[in-house]
Amino acid sequence: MSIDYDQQIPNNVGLSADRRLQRALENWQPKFLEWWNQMGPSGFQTADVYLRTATSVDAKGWATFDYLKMPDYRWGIFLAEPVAEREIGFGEHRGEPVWQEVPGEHRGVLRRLIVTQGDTEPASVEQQRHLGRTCPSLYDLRNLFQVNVEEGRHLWAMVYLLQAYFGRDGREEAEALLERRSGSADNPRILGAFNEPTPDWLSFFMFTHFTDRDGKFQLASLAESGFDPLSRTCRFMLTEEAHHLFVGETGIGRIIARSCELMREHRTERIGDYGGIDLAVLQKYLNFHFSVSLDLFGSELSTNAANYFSTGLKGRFKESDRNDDHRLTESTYRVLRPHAEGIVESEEPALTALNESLRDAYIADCTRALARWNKNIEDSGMDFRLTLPHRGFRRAIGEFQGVYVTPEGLPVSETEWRAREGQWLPTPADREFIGSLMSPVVEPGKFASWIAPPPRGINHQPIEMDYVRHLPTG
Ligand code: BYC
Repeated sequence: MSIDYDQQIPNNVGLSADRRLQRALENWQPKFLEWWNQMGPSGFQTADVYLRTATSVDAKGWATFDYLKMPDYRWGIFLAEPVAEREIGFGEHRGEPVWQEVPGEHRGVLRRLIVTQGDTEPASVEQQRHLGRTCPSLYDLRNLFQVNVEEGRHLWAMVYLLQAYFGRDGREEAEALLERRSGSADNPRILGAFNEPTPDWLSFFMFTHFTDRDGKFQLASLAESGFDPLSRTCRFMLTEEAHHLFVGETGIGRIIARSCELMREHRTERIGDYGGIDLAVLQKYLNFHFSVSLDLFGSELSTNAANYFSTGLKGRFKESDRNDDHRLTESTYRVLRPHAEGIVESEEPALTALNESLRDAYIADCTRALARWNKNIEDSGMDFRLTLPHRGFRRAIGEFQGVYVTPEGLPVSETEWRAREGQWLPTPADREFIGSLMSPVVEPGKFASWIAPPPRGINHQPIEMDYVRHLPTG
């Protein structure tokens, strides 16, 4: 079904044929806009931004680009095309037709998964709301806003599922998604990483690289779901998500390129005085964001995860490409666990270790991106190499919670860990220095001292295009 843009809420789900649902969503829409105006990009709501909007769910040519004010963005409900005769691919119901309605016995669990996913979307917009004022270029400013409006759309995607399939509970959850606040002491967002501040652009690029990448793996697992509307929703969200990961990986890549340039020019690794970011400081930010994002996969051993899988609600990454029984009742999986003698490998039931196997796929993806950055550092003749810290480093969830592990993977005492923390994680002085670099650059085609320009512009446009117009003055 094509996307209907004549409707108050653009959609490809035939909303006009379901008056009850349409009314529920039209009732939620002004509340969403109120939240957006209050918690969305601060100071830029009247600027004209060169944004892409989804206009089709085809793999080819699914978006159009134009200038618009963010509150006028057409947030809508877009599901990927259904797959004919799709069957549940894993768990106890493997081989049965997928569900078009919520199976009664899984209602609570499914709602919780959808709410947890939905909660991350407005959270990230809240975390990033002040970044516009310190943008390193108009190109980056536009990318920030593109990410923000699409996170808003991902909230719509989850709210649609809640309103369409969960009755009154779903409506209440949809309201609550607009009430929690990132970092709030009284009513915080659900998952840890989404309550951390994103005060500067180095944190923003780290967040879009590492935390959005958790989104890629979680959405891909939910795209396997036996609940077909969730699967189709997540499949389309992944199309948009790819740009967010691009913003993160290339953003960090461009900082690295600029740092290497300054290191070469001034023959030193300490480039702060020249307006650059030391790779050693970048490594500390990386350590922080990687470890926070690892927590998002949940505990290494989780009966919740086993249940999601067995009941057909949440699959594995690329479930259908895997060559096993897709039930996992007999298999085991290798998990690293802290132990009195150190960190040991332990064979655990594969079903309870599903969070860990998803985390492994994520770490492998992060390792590939890291290799690309290191290749560029090497090509520029620098000796420095970035590393991913050990999975046990600075964990707040799961087996390694309360265990003090160095980035190299060595368990140490709390006292030793605390004494060395400043070598591994951003210190207040590091954060202050990064903050001091964050002066806005809004002249088309110009870039802040600490980041290289991208190789090309957005949508085949020149780099020096005025991607955001009518900026606030003062
Ligand atoms: N922080 O059995 P366990 C994205 C809780 S990002 C706080 O190990 P489970 C995006 C857990 O809820 C993708 N609490 O957990 C990125 C449970 O609570 P209860 C978001 C946590 O259920 C950037 C308890 O600890 N999507 O899209 O196996 C920008 C025991 O945990 C955390 C999803 O996450 C944490 N980090 O796994 C925008 C997918 N971790 O039952 C967007 C949906 C665990 O004791 N969610 N807990 O009250 C899930 O699949 C699962 O809920 C989780 C947790 C993987 C998150």
